[in-house]
Amino acid sequence: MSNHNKITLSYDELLTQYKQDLTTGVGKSVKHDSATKQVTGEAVYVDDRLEFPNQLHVYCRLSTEAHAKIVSIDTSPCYEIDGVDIVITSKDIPGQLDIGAVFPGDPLLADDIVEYYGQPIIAVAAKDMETARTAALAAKIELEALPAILDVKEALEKEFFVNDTHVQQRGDYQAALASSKNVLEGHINVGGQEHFYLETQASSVVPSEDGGVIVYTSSQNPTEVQKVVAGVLGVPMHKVVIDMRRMGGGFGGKETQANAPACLAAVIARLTGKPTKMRLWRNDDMVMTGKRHPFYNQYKVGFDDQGRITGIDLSVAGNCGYSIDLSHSIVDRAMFHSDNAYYLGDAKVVGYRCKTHTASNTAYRGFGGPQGMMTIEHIMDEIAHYLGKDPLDVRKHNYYGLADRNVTHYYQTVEDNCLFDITDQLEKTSEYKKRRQEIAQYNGNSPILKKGIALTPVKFGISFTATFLNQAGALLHIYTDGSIHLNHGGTEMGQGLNIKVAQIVAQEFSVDVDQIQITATNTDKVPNTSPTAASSGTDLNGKAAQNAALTIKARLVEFAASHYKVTPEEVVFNNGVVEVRDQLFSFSDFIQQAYFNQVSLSSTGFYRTPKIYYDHEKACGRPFYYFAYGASCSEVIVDTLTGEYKILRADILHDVGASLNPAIDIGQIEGGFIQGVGWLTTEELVWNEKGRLMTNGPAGYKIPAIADMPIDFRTEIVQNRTNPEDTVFNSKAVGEPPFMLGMSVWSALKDAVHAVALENANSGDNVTVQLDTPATPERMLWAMERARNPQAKPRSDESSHKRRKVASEKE
Ligand code: MTE
Ligand code: QUE
Ligand code: MOS
Repeated sequence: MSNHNKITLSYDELLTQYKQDLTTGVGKSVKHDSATKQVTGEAVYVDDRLEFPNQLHVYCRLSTEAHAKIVSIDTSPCYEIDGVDIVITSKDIPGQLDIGAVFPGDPLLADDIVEYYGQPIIAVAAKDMETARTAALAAKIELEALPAILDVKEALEKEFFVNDTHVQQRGDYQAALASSKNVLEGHINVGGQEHFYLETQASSVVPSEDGGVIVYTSSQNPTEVQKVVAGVLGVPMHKVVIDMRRMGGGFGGKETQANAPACLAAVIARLTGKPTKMRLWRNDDMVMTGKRHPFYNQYKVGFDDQGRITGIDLSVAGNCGYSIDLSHSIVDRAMFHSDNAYYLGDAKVVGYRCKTHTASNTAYRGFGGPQGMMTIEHIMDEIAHYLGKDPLDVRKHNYYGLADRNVTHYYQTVEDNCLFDITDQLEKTSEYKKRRQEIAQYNGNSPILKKGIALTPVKFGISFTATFLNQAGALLHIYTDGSIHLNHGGTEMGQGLNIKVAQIVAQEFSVDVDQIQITATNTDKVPNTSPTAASSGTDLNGKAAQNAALTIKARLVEFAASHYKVTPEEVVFNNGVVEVRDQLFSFSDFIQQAYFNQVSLSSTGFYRTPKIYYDHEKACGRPFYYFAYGASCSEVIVDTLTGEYKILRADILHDVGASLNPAIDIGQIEGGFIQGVGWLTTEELVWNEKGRLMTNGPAGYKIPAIADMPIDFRTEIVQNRTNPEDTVFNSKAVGEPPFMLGMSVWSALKDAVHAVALENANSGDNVTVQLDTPATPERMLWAMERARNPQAKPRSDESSHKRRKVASEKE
């Protein structure tokens, strides 16, 4: 074979044969790479992998106390059951027992004490899950109950914390409050949320040579699984390989919560030498793993007669559960977003990390941000109701805007605020003003059914606030036939990360996206990766992959320039062909030539986010590279006799910079909105007075279903926008921000309650509405009862998420 291809076709012939009109590059609505496979069932999840002979299955026996001393464990009855291979307790872990991801505090199996109802105490491995379960239940475990704290408010009062309190402060908030024309004081209880990923936690481990293991896992953080598996086995990280092809949803629930099943399976695989799998049953997953943090937030706010905030004293108290997990950063993020889109004036924001004897709460879409934002949005509604103004006017009045009102309470300047434009446009397209009038009219004529409307903004900071996490790597190979193999450190959980990164690489080489093979995330391909989280998956891994592509591209250009004696500018990758001055090659022929000329066709890529830092001591910095913005307008109808409601219409306008893939982005926006609506309306977690989670399955825990979609749903991406910062193709992150668009539904529900309250008030009264979340039909009914009769005392279980008795309770 000659060392470069002879051109036998004419330029025009080559053009028609090879040049493609590419429709799969950046900015195109390319279908999710797994979409078809997911519909046909061909997409492989951990539990779908072919099983090995001798495969073991793991089941855990869980604590039946929220806080107790372990008096004794007798595992001998487990071994009487046929098919049981091994039973382990905390004493059997070969390496480290603690699998705390960031801080210690998470024993793999309870050791001496249990700290929540549902904590794993022993693990049984058997020939199948049913056998393992039967055996686990046969063990004799004696617990001696200790006093438990289950409620965040009680923990706050007793200063029972998992970590230090953080304070952010600007100016003299006390002086500002003292001189404010108006002052309101209050609190809000914000509910938690179960992730309800379709695929429960799952890991499958195969022992390998030299004391190593291969772990197939459903995790957002393969490197961390590698670290904790190495820790429990007592081996270096290089003995552990993690393979993560896809998750059936993560939503933050697989950032740290995938660690335990992976570690248990790994320990048992190592001890038995047999392949071992652990997949949680839904009810166990719901009981064992952490959820979104419930919060108890308090405020005292000063404002002028226009509703403009002059000063605020705000505290957010997160219910972290029994251990710290990611709660340090989660409460930080609640504090960073306690301003949402508004200039707070002189402000003090305090964040408490409360310890309770419940499962350790963890990352969930928005990562504390939603719980912080809720509070200031509640304050906006309260101010408006108090002053008798339209809540939207009060909101706009407080937006970050002019130069002297453009710095957050942690001293980051809000650049590129497009919320005025977004709000203006959405106000017009949703016909907010006209509909508000129509609704007032409707409510005046409708004694039983009431409507409400609200338009709320979102400003969400993009970057990990733990600055070091803002880094990513990629690995790119081009094979001699021109096909491309792509690895990056991010994980696919349904959000479309892989297709976006593939589009970015396709764009750089100007080839079809089908020419790129996306593969599993693998710790022996790309090491030391951050979790796929903080919405930064594409920003970080997209840039890393782009850098890898640019490295190879530079080599190819250099080769062609010297080989064909042309300038580098004369080498152009163009729609599936490579133009070298007046010669034309198909991409694959060109790659062949490069190979024969000994050009390296493989490269790593790396990226770290510039400009960002946060000084925790000074509570000051630029934690976010940029902000993502959006707004939504929702209209609801409420049955005042039952508290039931329906979303009549929702309009969304959301900023994704220059969209990498509008179809994927719209999916993220609509999905995020609905997940946010679920959190704020029907998804209620209930624990009994022993700390046992009663809502541990879909029968008791109500996520939104198709019938809960807004009857009229209109989603738009802000057009003709680019990210002013140097992000990959000037796109913006989209994963989490839309979640908080759901707030307009909660605010609209309050608007309907407010209508009831106004009807029952004396003219001139300023009536405000208290509506904790989730605003279930029950809570709506209670709020409306109180609106009709302001003297009525709140019900004891109305506003808090305290334990309460449940009729269906069975121990
Ligand atoms: N979308 C789907 N379909 N499934 C998910 O699990 N997780 C969300 C969001 N969108 C999630 C999702 C969360 S919590 C985050 S942080 C981002 O996706 C993570 O992906 P990205 O950074 O690639 O956007
Ligand atoms: C947003 C996030 C995360 C975050 C900070 C954010 C996140 C996460 C961590 C984190 C922090 C410290 C660690 C660590 C992880 O911080 O998901 O391993 O040592 O895991 O603003 O989503
Ligand atoms: Mo998302 S909560 O940052 O995994």
